[in-house]
Amino acid sequence: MDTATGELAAAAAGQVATIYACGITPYDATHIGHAATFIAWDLLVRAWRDAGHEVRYVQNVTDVDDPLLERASRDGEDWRVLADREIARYRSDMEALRLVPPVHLVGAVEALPDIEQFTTLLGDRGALYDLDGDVYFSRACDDAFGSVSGLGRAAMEVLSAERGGDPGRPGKKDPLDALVWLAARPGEPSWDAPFGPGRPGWHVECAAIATRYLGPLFDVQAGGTDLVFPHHEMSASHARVALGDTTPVFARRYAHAGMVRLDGEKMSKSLGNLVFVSALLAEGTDPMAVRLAILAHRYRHDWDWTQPGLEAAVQRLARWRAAVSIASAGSSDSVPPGESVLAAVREHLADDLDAPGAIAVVDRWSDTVLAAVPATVPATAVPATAVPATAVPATAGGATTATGTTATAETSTTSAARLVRDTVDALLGIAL
Ligand code: 5CA
Ligand code: ZN
Repeated sequence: MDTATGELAAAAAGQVATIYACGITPYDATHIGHAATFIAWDLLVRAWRDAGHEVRYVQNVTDVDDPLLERASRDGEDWRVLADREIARYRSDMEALRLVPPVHLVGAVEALPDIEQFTTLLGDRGALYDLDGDVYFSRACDDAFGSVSGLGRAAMEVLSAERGGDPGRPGKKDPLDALVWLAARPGEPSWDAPFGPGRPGWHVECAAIATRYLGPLFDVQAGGTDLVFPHHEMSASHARVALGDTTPVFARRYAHAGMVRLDGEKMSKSLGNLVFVSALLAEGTDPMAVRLAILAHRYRHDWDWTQPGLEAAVQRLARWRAAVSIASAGSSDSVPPGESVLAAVREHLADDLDAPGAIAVVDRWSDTVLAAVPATVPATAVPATAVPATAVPATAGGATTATGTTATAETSTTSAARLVRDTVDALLGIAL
């Protein structure tokens, strides 16, 4: 779903599919909200690869920004040490959840030369002005400003104030103008630049990194819905002004993931109502159950993380694993073919990443396999909830008689099991 048009659209324009996903600000551990957003893009990357695209996936790490510096100073820690520790934890959390890593994971600090070059282009276009040493982008330079979010001015000002902007700062030409270079403050890190020593603003960071690694025009800009305005609006606007002449620039499509809540409130580092991926894994939760619990929700909707939701995913995972293992062993009298599962999962993912629909397909296959387990199969092979009592005894009637037939049946059930397992592995990222 493209946020800018509000319509479903083909995500990739050509054979090479390109995506820039806004990454973490590494001042605390990865929570379920982050994981859900990155899993949404992981599904897209997997679907693209499956469809034969060459995928270029770039993600940033906002490794210098106010919240990071504030947390480091609160804890008396070096900001770089804090950032590096949280980046390492993020990487290992994502690996445990089986996300395909981006080709480039780029920190703001390492991208400083690119950010400087990009900011210079904005200056060349006359889009920058100085305010007490800080440098602002004049949104009036961009006629298309507002085309990503479609919001009116009043809503923009409210969101800007809530999400890191400073619409009330005296002296700005327009309250919505965004900071692109913050002059050095005492006790804060700073870097030399033609605009004076300082550090980059947030939106210019993503505009510069995305266009440096993917070119001026790419397929998808991705992030949570909390980034639609001002972040994605501003990055796109910066890029139009810096790089645009007549051709379109920046993302062709904007994909936004809904917010994950805890007890009805957005899970956020600033509110502190967090469920950390690393904490769940340390408690012994199967990472595949965490992933499956997330996939049970449509990516673009807001939803609540709950314990019963996680428990349901644990049960579902056990049933899928049991069904695949029973089918592989030829121990069920009804193993539907894997091809139809693969086709239906592909179809659901092509429908704006409908993971819940894809999950239902695998549920139906597993239910059929488990419902047709003859009584001779040890009860321990099937999870307690797996076999409706009425379904067990009757099914053995169709058992094969000729040895040759049995062998054929075993081969086809084994290959169906393998295909279902591979489908779930490759397209949903769940290892069974
Ligand atoms: N570094 C910036 C992006 S350039 C940033 O927003 N970092 S973040 O750590 O706050 O968020 C990382 C990603 O997780 C963003 O795409 C954000 O939209 C998403 N996100 C944050 N909180 C939630 C939540 N509760 N539910 C879903 N996604 C979330
Ligand atoms: Zn970003």
